[in-house]
Amino acid sequence: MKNPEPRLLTHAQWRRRTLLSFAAFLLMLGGIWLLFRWIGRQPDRDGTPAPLRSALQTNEKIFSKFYDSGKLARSYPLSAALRNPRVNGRLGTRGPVDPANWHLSVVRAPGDTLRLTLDDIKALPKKEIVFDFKCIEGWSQVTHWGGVSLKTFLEHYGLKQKEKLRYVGLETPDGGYYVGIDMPSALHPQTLLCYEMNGAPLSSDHGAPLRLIIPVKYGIKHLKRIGTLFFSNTPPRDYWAERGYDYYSGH
Ligand SMILES: Nc1nc2c(c(=O)[nH]1)N[C@H]1C(S)=C(S)[C@@H](COP(=O)(O)O)O[C@H]1N2
Ligand SMILES: [Mo]
Repeated sequence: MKNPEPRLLTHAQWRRRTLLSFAAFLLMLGGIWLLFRWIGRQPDRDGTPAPLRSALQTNEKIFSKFYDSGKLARSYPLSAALRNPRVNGRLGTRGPVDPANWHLSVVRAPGDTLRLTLDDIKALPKKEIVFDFKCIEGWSQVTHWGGVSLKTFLEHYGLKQKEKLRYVGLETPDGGYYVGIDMPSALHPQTLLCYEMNGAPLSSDHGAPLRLIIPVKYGIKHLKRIGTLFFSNTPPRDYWAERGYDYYSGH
């Protein structure tokens, strides 16, 4: 059989197709522009336009389904830990703090606060971890921490019933920085009330006398200089979530 003649576009056909695809491209650009303008004009919810906040909350629902408390953040050999890790964020940690006069307030119920010293916390079994600490700004660093696991701490202080609530809230003594943590992440075996970095007491910049280390979350949740710890069924206030960031901030 004879091969059919190859069909070539006429110049007019080619022009029409090019114009059509260019028009489609312009329409798409216009659509994207309209979508962003619409998002920008929606009322804010917690520092970000409502549609973006809903998207974050949908992500949270999906990711918390896949959250597995048995899954550990990758740990590294001690030799991989930085000697002088960078410091980021000093909200609520300005001004001196004297570890001898500091105490941790654990709110058990309204009007019933447990006051603990650093020695009380150091008396509990110490756990160490070397992991890749990730900040939401895009950097990460392998760092070495020591403290008591939050789960062990709750068990020791008879706070196991609190595990039924949905959140743990943490605040600096002056209330200048504050975070809310979902309970499954708070109870993760690598979540620490931490008082040591590289085997030495925490420096003030890194959160002395006691900070949170929670490897399943981004840096924003690792509150430095804890003053108060409490439990709640509703999401506790959260400094960066109020300013548009993801409340869950897991990775
Ligand atoms: N009190 C307090 N804790 C804080 C912050 C802060 O500004 N104030 N910044 C957070 C952020 S964004 C990061 S990345 C880590 C940085 O911890 P580092 O300074 O020990 O490296 O601390 C977190 N904890
Ligand atoms: Mo951060």
